[in-house]
Amino acid sequence: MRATTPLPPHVASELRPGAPPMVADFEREMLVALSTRPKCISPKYFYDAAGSRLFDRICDLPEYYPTRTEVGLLARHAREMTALFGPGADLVEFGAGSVTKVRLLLDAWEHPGRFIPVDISAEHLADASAQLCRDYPGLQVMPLAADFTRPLALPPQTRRIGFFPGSSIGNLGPIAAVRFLRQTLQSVLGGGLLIGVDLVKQPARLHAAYNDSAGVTAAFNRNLLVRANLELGAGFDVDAFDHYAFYEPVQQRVEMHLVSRRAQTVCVAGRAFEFAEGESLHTENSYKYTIDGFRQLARRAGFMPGAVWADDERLFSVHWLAAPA
Ligand code: AVJ
Repeated sequence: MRATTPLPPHVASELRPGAPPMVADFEREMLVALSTRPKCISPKYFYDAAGSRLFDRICDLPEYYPTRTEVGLLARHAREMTALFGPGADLVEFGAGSVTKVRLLLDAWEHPGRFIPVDISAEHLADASAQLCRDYPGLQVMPLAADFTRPLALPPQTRRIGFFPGSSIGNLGPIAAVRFLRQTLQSVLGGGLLIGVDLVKQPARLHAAYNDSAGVTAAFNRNLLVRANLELGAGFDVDAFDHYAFYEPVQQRVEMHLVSRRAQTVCVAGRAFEFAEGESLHTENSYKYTIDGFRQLARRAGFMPGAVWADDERLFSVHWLAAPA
């Protein structure tokens, strides 16, 4: 997805002064998205409270295999994984969401250190962290509401372990993925990163995972427009956009789009933007990897790929990336 593009002046001047930072970011990036061709916006804007709840529902869908496959791997191999953490290290989770998967690690980790869940959805993170504190009274939990693709202000610590499940690395293109891993390497030096990576597989299986029969993924995708109407007063006719997701085998990624069924005008920060009939807003890429392909990417970022755990069907993988001091 596009890095934050500097704003054309006629857009910069339109920004609503005093808007909360997250809304200001959303407004700025939506204005850029609507001002360029093809129109595309970061998938991070899926995750308002409603979007986070919709994603939780996606994780339980029969077609969406990544979550249950990864949870199976974490449950089966948590002892081996946490043995690599060592005692008393801080555990930083990127994109922690509902903070469910980490419980499998906490239950197996002999001497856990502090837990720092990071997520862009502040409200969702606060609720999930409070519940974790109740369930793990001896654990020090320090939630951080932030965009994990940007450098994080982490509490000082000699040994940190990163935890990045769910194949959220897949939202970043290859170059941005290496950049993110390089940035993360700096914050886990002397420790390492435990990361979930969705694997290349039959296109039909991928297609089904992003086009579930219950329509939850479509609602999750459209929720970005609902959010733009709520927070930016955009006036999207949400029902006049089709959810369109497909696997693109050359770049080995699933793409999600919202395609306008008719010509329509939306208005953000007082400016009108046209959508032609059939024009799309590209909302997400989800890159898939082979195990060797991902290890090469991790090496390029400076990590030392170690143990890998994958299910028998090789649908999903979890990698330990050591970060020598
Ligand atoms: C959270 C980014 C890993 O790409 O599979 C699920 C998000 N998008 N269904 C993914 C998502 C559509 C998910 N990640």
